[in-house]
Amino acid sequence: MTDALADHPPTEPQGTRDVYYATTPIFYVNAAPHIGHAYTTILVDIVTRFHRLKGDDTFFLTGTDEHGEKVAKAATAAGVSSQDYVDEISGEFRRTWDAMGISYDEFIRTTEARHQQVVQEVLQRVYDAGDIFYGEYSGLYCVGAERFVTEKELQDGRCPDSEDPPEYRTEANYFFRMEKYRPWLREHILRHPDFIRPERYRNEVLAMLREPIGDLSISRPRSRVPWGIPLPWDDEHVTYVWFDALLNYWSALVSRGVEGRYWPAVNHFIAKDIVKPHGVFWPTMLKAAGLPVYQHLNVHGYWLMDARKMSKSLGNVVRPLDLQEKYGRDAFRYFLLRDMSFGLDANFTEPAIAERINADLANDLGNLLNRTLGMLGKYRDGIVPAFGPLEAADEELRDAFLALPDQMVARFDALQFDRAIEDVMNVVRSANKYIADQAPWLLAKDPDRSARLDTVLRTCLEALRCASVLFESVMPDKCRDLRVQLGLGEGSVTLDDARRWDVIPAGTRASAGEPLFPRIDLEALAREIEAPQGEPLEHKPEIALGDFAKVEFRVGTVTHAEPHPKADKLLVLTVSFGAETRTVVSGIREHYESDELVGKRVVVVANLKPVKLRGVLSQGMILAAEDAQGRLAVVTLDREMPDGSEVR
Ligand code: ME8
Repeated sequence: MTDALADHPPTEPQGTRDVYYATTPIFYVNAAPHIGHAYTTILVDIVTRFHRLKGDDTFFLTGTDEHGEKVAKAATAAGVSSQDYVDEISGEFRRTWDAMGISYDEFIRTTEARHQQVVQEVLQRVYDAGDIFYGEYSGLYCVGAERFVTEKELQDGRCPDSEDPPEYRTEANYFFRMEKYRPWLREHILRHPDFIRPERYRNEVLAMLREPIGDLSISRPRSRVPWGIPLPWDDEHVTYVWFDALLNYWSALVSRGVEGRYWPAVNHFIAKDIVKPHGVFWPTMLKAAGLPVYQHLNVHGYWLMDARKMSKSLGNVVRPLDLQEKYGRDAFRYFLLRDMSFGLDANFTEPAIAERINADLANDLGNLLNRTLGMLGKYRDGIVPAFGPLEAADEELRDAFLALPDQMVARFDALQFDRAIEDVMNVVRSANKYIADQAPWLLAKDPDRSARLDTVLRTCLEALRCASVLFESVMPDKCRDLRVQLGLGEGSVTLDDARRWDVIPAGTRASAGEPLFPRIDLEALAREIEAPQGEPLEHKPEIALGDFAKVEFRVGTVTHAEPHPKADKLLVLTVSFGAETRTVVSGIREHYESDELVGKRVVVVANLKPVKLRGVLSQGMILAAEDAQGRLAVVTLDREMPDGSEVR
């Protein structure tokens, strides 16, 4: 048995190339992949492709988490052996990612011998160092999240991560001295502001570290949970599933002999459900094992369906392959990246996908391509002309495109993926405007302006070529098809290709092919989704006009919003009415993030008697609509009105 920890190779020289190692969580194999899993996996695919395009030395890891009580229970429920069960579902994850063109470098399974060996080596090392002891523990355990939860963490008696009720347990286990590393971890996070990003999750972890975190129970008696990796010094116990699972990020590299090359330049991508294991357990485990801690933990929000997290336990899942088939792989990737602001929750609906595709891809990008190739065919028989002399408008568009690669790198570094896309789309829109301004159809009528027409057509062709390079990581197939239509062939590209203008050789034959992004018929989609019939409205008793006139509604702007310190469902808002500012406590925390509300113009019941809500005085109430599923939407105005205006 090789001791991978002792002899991992030194960093191989990579010249000037930056190293970029990115990971998805390894997913539990207790159910089939859904959009939530697909999002993280597609995101990491896009990000690693982008870094590859940029010339970085990249490594992309994904895989499946196959041990633990949750998986064992699912196998029992399915009436098959644990091994058969995990083989089947892990295969389904892998087949799904393959069918979606996910360019992972390694797919790790925690039931593989290569992983188990590394887990045992790390355990032994931490045990030998005296950081593991035997003891008894009682507490609340959540099988859904596979961890002990504290009373304080509970929300309405349920686990904050899985929303399941935990059970009380007493057990003799081995413990990892996690508390010992708390001061070090706190210090590390304070010193490295970008260790956990975005900031809200960094703050969440710092808040956890303000009080003792306790020691971590890292084993389960084999008699109760036989499905796990035996502890190397006591095979009556198996390894706790999180201690096993987190090590995949390291074991996958070790088993390929590339840990010296890629560790610790790692970017972990996860959703906010597993911040504690990644933000607290994992760095302290690494520290105890004598390994450098990872570079970044990047945490995204949830995709919601009808305002609830999409999850297998809630049964509201959408299968990614169905959507890929319906909307196309690349358009679906584009939607996922564009419609979620990294760190915040986003709503998932099919009309939203269709509208996004129509607006951005069919209209903006698709039109630029169709119009350009249409005119090239009509006025130049499809042959790419050389540039004539450049005018200010041509240079302006060129410079806007050539600034995009650096802007995009900065946006990706800042995890602002939606903005990166929007930056490119804005310049694509300027290209459409450029066509309207230059009116090539008029130039074509004037034989003296032939060189000018050449320049305008050529500018549009270069614009499309640059757009195809900039979107390469998001929509690899469509961007390749686009370049084929431009006559450039299927060869690979690098980000530097978007730093050059005047690339397509004059004389190249370009010709329109199938439309890259066909429009989606929104009405047909609406009919297909079928509007819910709904219950008849339940009306309240009638009131006289005078009763209604007693209520004073005012327009105000939310200038600040923060979670209520003592109540999970409440937000404390500061609302400005121009001459007056008030505090309004509102029960919308499950529906809105604080920053989403800041700047919103809302309608407030302004003459409501002030009340104290869990210790905070609330001077008014904001209006929101609620539907039968309990989704909320805050009432806003459809045009500018000064703060303080009365609503009648
Ligand atoms: O937690 N929106 O696995 P898991 C966005 N095995 N992302 C979502 C999502 C949603 N509604 N639902 C799931 C585990 N995800 C452990 C991880 S890692 C060492 C072990 C994504 O199958 C998101 O990435 O429950 C989330 O963190 C992950 O799936 C949880 O997957």
